[in-house]
Amino acid sequence: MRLDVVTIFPEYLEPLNVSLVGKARARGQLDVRVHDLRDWTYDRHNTVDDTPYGGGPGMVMKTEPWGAALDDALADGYEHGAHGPVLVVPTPSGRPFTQELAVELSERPWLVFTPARYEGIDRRVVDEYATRMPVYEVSIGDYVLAGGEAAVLVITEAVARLLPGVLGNAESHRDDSFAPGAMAGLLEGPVYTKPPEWRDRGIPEVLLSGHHGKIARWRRDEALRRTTANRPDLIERCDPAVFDKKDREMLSILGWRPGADGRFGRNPEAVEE
Ligand code: 6GU
Repeated sequence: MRLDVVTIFPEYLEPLNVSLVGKARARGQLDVRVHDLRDWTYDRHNTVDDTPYGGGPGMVMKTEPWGAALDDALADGYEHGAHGPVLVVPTPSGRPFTQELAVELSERPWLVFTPARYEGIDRRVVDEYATRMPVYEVSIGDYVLAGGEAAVLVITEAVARLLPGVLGNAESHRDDSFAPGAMAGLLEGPVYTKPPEWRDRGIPEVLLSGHHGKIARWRRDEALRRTTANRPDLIERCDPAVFDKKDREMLSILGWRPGADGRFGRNPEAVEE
């Protein structure tokens, strides 16, 4: 996979040299090119922003540097044999970044990121490249960052770990919270490793039992408990067909009741543990 990032803070992308993404680059599984947008400015002050038409606070990133930088990054990619680019525009006004979108992006051979500062990029830039390639405007959550660079790091890490051969074993994806499959739509519960006792704290006995059925059941109960505490919306949204008899017992203990449509809702009187 090829990744291009155009930014006015190339040093902000240094973490792409570290850990999983850094190793994937070293192995040649990821070809990451970070470009300094100011290399495509031609005035004395390397201006990348200007005041907004219509007035209002802040500054808007100008069309010309973005157009020139993206044209060159795209031409360079094609010259190096890349194909099928998609433009990923980080913005708090974008669609939510989800595991599903991470999977979709991981299936593309070439991602071009345009993290912006100030109040964003002149709309004509996105409109222009949308005529040549798919564009994903993406938000990483309901809060406002000072710029899109941190979002590029987030999206890149979520996508890179899905690439074939990047994570140690394919099994590692199976139980991911938000991965389709057995734990679909539930958060993962707690995990433990050696030593078996630490500061007077043991580990749940069932994990030492060697009884795989009981361990799977315990993990499922803990997932239901944690999801209830941290993301009750996920249980409300869940297709109730994914809950077996034992799940339903646990959900009942946690204060959930099936509604007329079969979906679960919470009794507000319910106790947490
Ligand atoms: Cl992608 N960019 C900025 N600036 N703020 C955000 C965001 C992106 N996602 C959530 N907040």
